[in-house]
Amino acid sequence: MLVEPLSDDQLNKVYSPILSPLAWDLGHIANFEELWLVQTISGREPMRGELGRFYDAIENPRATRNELPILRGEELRSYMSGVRERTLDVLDEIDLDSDDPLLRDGFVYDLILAHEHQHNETMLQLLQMVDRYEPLERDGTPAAEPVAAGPEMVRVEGGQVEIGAPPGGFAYDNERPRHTVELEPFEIDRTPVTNGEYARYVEETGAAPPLYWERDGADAWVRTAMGETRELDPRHPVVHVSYEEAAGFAAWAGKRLPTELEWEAAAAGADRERANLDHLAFGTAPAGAYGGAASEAGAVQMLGDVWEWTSSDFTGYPGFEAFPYDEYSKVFFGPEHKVLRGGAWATRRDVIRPTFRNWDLPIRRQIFAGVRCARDL
Ligand code: AVJ
Ligand code: FE
Repeated sequence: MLVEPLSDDQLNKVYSPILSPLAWDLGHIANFEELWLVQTISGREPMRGELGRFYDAIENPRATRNELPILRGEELRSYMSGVRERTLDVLDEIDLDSDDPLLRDGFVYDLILAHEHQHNETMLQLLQMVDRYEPLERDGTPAAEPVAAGPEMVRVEGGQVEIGAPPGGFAYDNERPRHTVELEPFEIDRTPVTNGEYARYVEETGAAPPLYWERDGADAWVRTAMGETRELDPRHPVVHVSYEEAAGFAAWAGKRLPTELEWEAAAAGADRERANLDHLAFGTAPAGAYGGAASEAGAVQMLGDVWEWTSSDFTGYPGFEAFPYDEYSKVFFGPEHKVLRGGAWATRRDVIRPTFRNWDLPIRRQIFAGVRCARDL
């Protein structure tokens, strides 16, 4: 659905050195499905020999992916449908009650769905750069959600807090094992930081504006994405800021970013069914929307709208074990990546949960990341 409006030229075009051409994402999605749901679990041979080398995300940095002999046009489409056919054939033979942790409760199927859906979001990052992109379908309801008033910040009790995903059911390896941490009580913003607040910070400090903001006269801003210039609604969450910028805003506001553990404690009880997710809004809901789906602590929009930068480095929880492969989480652990939480309007609904951990380099702004600040009590 996302790529339907695009020409083959647009699918093959390099829009940014930090993003793959969409044709690479499409082939990679199918190749990853073939690797796990066909080759690994049924022992069948790959459809196209060595093709997998070119779709290995670790071997091939994004900047060079267009130079690879990847599939394009009709060949790409027929590979994608060929893989799906074989996946369904294998599914008929598989025992999901097996003792194999890969198959038990359909783990590897959830993994491949999550992977495809996460790449939808990567593709949406690139679609922001496509001139006059017109989606097949839009959903206007998130932008029209009513906004509830409330305090600027809400209190989170802290104490002994359970962090991470319980055993059983699908979660990524980096969400496990579930463990208890001790948190001091703290306050967290009830809503994400808005465009209006961020504009004030930019005016007062001379900080760089977020990605896709452009000046419109002396003191107004517009947003330019998908080749269109649109009014920037001051009541909506700010999006496309880096970690450095988010932390800079928080310091200016006399606050700080939450740690990822604080964020998870503040998000307990948030409902992903009532959140701006699944990308069809093609933008945010106003800050303060979805008041009925607040977390137990009273914070709204913890899930959906914008990813929220945390001050935490991406590391393994105590007792972490890579599963089912090192290259999802483990090779990214370390101080160079910061954790983001909560998902954005562009995140598929089934991908997100309060324990889900995203990460990126602190300078990145093409992701749908915003800010929510915290403060010691
Ligand atoms: C979790 C978004 C950082 O895009 O690098 C996709 C997701 N991993 N294919 C990424 C992912 C493998 C990952 N992030
Ligand atoms: Fe991938």
